[in-house]
Amino acid sequence: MYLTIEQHIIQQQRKFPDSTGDLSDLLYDIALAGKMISKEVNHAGLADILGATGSINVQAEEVQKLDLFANSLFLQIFEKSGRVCTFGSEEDEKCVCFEPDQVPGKYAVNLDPLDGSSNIDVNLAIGSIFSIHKKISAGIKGTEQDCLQKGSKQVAAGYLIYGSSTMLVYTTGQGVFGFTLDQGIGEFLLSHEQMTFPDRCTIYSINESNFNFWDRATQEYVQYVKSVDSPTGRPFNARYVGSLVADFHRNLIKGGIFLYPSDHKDPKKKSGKLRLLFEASPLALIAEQAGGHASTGTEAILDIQPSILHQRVPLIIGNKDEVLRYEGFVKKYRG
Ligand code: AHM
Ligand code: MG
Repeated sequence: MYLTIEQHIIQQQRKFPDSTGDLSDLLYDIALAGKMISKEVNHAGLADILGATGSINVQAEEVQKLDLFANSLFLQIFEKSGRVCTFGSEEDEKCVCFEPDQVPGKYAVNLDPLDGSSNIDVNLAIGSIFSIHKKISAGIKGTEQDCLQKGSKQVAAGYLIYGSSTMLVYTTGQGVFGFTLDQGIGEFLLSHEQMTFPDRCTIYSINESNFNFWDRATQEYVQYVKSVDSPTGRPFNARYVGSLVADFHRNLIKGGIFLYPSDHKDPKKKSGKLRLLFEASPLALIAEQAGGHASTGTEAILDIQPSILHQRVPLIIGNKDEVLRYEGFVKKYRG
């Protein structure tokens, strides 16, 4: 008999007798949003919610793109819950600070509501990524300061993946747990207990069309994993979906390294493409809890103090040995 996510979270919560249950309730809120997004994703082709906004559905309501739908769904759920003081989203320039009637929400949530947007219209796996911090600002209302915290201070993080099945993977610092949505009963059931990267790393995931725009360290590292000098004695397999959640999830299960380094192709990507608070930091916590590692090439992702909400970072994440090996290439070639 599988444990439901609720039963599992209650079991985890019992380990902390002083817990008020707010974090557990916030995780249920996220699971609920995940179920609703999953339903929407599964109907995407029929419901006319692909492509641009502006169209009107049969109920004469304005149809939203899936990523905007996901964003406003999370916003509404957090606003009503009273558990969240501040909500930072990849979709919004500024964070939303909720004004409570009496008691402030205890948690700040940073979130990429629907990551892998280029894959939405073509039926490939996409995901939602979330990161939870405790409120640190003084006063009843949350502030941006609550969102701008180091990854090492996260109290929970995780992602939803909408793929051949929908899964929720999360950590509260007690290991990584994966739940698969049983569509028939509408419940997330514990399917992957204490997830860890396999010892053997056999996959590399990177957008290789950027090869000529990478620094020497990245070029040499990628040549290395493609050679018989690699730790497997043969080239690693190349696998790249272009949805971070999907690439990360596959590598977590099969053993792999994902790289989105900085490059000089696009001035906006000088520090990499991916967002520290919405993508890198939450997945870094999952990776570390699963025995892996996440780095910019020179610094652990979890140690970075964010300075702005939409800060971008190079992200090298996956099997620890390989991420450290990449750092070694950086030291060698950058001096
Ligand atoms: P998005 O937040 O606009 O969806 O962009 C993030 C996505 C990641 O899921 C993925 O790893 C990356 O962009 C792929 O970028 P590229 O197309 O440059 O390889
Ligand atoms: Mg994204």
